[in-house]
Amino acid sequence: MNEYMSVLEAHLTDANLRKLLTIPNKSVHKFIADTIELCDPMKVFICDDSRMDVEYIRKTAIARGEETPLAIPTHTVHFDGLHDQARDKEQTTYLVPEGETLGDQLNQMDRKKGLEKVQERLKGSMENKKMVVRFFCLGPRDSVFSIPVIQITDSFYVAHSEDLLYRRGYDYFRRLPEDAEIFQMLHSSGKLMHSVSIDWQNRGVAIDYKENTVYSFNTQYAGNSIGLKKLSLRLAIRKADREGWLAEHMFLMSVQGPNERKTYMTGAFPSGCGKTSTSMIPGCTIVGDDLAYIKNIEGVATAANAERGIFGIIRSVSSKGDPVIWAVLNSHEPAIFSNVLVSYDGIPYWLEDGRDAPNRGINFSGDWFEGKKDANGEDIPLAHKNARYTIGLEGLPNVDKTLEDPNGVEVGAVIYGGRDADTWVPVQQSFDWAHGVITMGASLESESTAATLGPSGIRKFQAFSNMDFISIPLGKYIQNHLDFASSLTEAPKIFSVNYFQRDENGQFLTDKADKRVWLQWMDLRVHGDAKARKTPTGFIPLFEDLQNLFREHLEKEYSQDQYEEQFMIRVPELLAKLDRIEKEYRDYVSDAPDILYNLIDDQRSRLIQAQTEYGDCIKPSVFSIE
Ligand code: OXD
Ligand code: MN
Repeated sequence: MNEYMSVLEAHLTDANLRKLLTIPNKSVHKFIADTIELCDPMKVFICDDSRMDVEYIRKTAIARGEETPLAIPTHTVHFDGLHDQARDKEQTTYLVPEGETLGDQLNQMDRKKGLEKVQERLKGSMENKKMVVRFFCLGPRDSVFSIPVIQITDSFYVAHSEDLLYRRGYDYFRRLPEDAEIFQMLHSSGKLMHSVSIDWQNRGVAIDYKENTVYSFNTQYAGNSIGLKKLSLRLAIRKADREGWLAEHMFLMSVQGPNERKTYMTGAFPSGCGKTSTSMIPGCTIVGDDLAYIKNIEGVATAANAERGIFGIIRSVSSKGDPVIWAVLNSHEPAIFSNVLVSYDGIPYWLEDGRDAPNRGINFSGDWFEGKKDANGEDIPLAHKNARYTIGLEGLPNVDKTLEDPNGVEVGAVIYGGRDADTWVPVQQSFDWAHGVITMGASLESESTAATLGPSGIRKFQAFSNMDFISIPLGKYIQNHLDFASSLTEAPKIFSVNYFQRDENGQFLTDKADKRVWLQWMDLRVHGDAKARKTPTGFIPLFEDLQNLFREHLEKEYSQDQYEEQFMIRVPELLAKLDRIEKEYRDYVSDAPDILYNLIDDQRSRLIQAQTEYGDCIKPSVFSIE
């Protein structure tokens, strides 16, 4: 008998031990035994994914007050209190073994010291609590995309959310070979009051990539606590680096083109910048809204969704702007709402939902009434800006039928987009793969949003929309992207989009629904069915093509004036952006590849030449058609 078996026998009931021991993997037993010794739970529950066990988790989340039922019986609400409402980037740290560095941009500390801190924070953290152990699979099961993940948590809300968001993996774990690579997630909410983590000043996420283990403590906000989401993404990026594929903060969706053809597209937008709403555009089908794995399979860029659900921002979801999401949230599909306002009759409301909200109810501050102030005298809004919904994908009318396809789907286009008031046009195509990787992916900037702590609306460098999760030096990550295409028979086309362009009065230049047209244009370009104008920064659509697409897909008249304003090349702003990006790389990214500087220089020269010929603001119609 190995040494951890005695710990397991002492702490697990016979029934739970039996469930665990049908999984033969010793590293699984060790992780559970070590956690028991560290966190000292009162009881341990092993979930075998049976209906009974899964239902037990949901019911216990309710019984413990971590969730409260809503008027629709398959819906619940969860609250995270006043101080635990977003990803805490400052307190998310990589534990780096001696002699290694991840570069100047990433938050890191010495592994040994970090592990000591983790032990301190987690010691005894599950006293008087039940510890839940769950098994999942990232990516479709039994596929080249599959990554087994074990989650230990003392939060039934976390265990329940993961049930909606991830593929169950108990049976999959039973089949794993002894040497399988497994991601290990350990979460504790710490001390609770009214089911909310109160020791948030000591919260943190520590990524021990050497052992494929992530620790999360004194927090319950899903972005910090759900091991399979961003915590696993950080490990997946390292695994992808070792194995030659890409783990990305991207949606995966299908756009239907002429003659019912389907073009799969992945899109990287920073949190809160339209990723979910793009993947839910009417007329298109969704494979995933947040995490895509992209592999070279026999020369074809092939992708799968790591997840099977959505943890979406609910602010501004309305029946008019997001009819598909709206219908799902009003149906009987299981859902967990978080940090919304709940009326006394159990109806959830959120900011900008297009309804008249009640003037009192329950929200993340407890009992709420209009005019309620926080400790600083600021108004507490009826719902948090980062309020969310958690749903599974399989119940959606627009789910793509390849969601569980172990073979994944062929990627036709890769899209990069940020919250950008004044530089990029609504849509453009890069000249080639390297131009797209460098001047779009690696040059992405975006205004910060409520998905992370700190002020919103500040323009930040957000390379590949993945800066919060990149776990290898940035130059290496860029080089991996450049190399990825070299052994593909045909690389996907790369596009950038910008839904957040504004005029000088701060008004948005495009409508929320217009993104459908940008995607339909990309479909045409992927298949060589549309010409384009060649600007210094990329290929842009012809007015006539957009006019037709607006008519066909949105029944809207698109005018030449709109086109000229939206697709105007704003040279001074674009040059300033190139300078900012170059400075960022020169100052902070010592391993940036030379090609990055070369392509930035080329783009600058093209812009300056166009400026000399046509001035600062250049009408799209001057550029030649190709
Ligand atoms: C998310 C995020 O929740 O990126 O997906 O913050
Ligand atoms: Mn995300």
